[in-house]
Amino acid sequence: MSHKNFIFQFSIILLCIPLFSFGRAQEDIAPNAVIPSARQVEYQKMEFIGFIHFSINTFTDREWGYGDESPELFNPTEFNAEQWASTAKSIGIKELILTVKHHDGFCLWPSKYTEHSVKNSLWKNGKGDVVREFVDACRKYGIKVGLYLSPWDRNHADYGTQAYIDYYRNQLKELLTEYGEISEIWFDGANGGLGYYGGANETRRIDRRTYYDWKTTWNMVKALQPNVLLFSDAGPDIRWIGNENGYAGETCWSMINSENIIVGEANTRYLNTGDPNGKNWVVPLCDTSIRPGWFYHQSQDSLVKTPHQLVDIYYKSVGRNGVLLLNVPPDKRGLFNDKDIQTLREFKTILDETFKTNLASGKSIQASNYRMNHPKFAPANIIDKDESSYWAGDDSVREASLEIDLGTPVVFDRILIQEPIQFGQRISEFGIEGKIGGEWKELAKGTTIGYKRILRISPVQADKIRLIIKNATNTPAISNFGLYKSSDKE
Ligand code: FUL
Repeated sequence: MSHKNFIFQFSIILLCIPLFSFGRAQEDIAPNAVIPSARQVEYQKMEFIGFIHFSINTFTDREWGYGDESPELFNPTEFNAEQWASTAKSIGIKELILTVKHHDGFCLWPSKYTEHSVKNSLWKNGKGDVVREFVDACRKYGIKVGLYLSPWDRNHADYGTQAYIDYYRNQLKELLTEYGEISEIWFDGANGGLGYYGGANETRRIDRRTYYDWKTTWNMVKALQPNVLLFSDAGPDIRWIGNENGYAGETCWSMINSENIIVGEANTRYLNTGDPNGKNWVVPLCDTSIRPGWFYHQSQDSLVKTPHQLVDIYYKSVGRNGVLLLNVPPDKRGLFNDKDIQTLREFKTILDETFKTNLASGKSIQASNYRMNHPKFAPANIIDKDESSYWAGDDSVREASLEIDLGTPVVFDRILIQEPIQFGQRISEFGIEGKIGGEWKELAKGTTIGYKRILRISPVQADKIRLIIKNATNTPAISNFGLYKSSDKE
């Protein structure tokens, strides 16, 4: 190449750089290899959903029915699914999951595949359908519908054989074709053991790895309703958090390797913390009950969790990148009990008051770096009112700091951070520092953030605050940052 030619070509390249940079800067950050589906993001954003354990056990005062209970025992005196849905709506619950069949095999809808259902109960002379009324009430109040169809069935004579799997799949088909849109199916992991089994009264063990052939069932379900999300120990869309206390790990990745997980035999620690190298995005779901049991027992009326206990669970679930699934069991009337409603209302009031005002909102903010110095990635995006805007570092960045000048000393005790998870989960270590009386002090530190991380600290008064990202598996990004003063008095 001649000298002149070289200079000419070099000048063209130089001229193109700003154009190229400008064009690239408009683009979002490159997503991780593992990202959530749009439905999973939508699910995560619900944050708080409700569980309803209601069945024959409500009337026999048990947690696990044996399978030989007479259907006649099911007889709620004031059943009203609208009370469930309206209560749920008033406390911010976006989806309700109902136990349409628990381990005892009794069906809350008149399934054409069994006599062990509401059609042989005294309730509404056998003409009632709890699932229908539940679905209608949810639709009326704009609440999504989830169904829990227990894979273990202590009533069914064929449990343990292929005929039962066919029965189970037929029931799923019935539920997914006759009740409109179903948002979630809950496949729990309790499996096999002593039961009635059509009168055999014996112990039946199944091979958890092979018996249910889950992949075939899940494919069938998705073919019937492509938008439904499936929960189990292994996902594929939503995973169990590994305990029934509603606690996600302090480190909680949304990814796991679900391929090798056996439903009912999972490593609960692994499910609790997730896996930064996991190949599957599986939303962590934290289930727990407002009472010691999952079903209603009058003897537990004095043991309903306090609003403060529920708030604590909220921080350990939603505040650690999980979705909270809180069980509220209707009593023998078929209604939520007043005690439960009262504690739920107070729980909601505490959260509403705590998160009413973001004390960092609209303050002046600077970052050690932001992607291509483009306003689309500017630090102010994390304290604006736009949920979709975000700050991101340059592609090569793995450590960064974002500093907010609060103007005057501000008292707060809750710190909220969010990553834009549509690009994947990236941050693996961070710290929070506050400038108190002219000195920077560490206020909190953590590992993962994910969709939402909320840190609780003792109240401090600071005039500056900084979020220090110490490590990330990809270019870090933050969509939202908040400082709050809690209204939780305990
Ligand atoms: C478990 C069941 O054995 C409990 O009874 C309850 O339904 C809980 C949510 O799931 O696997």
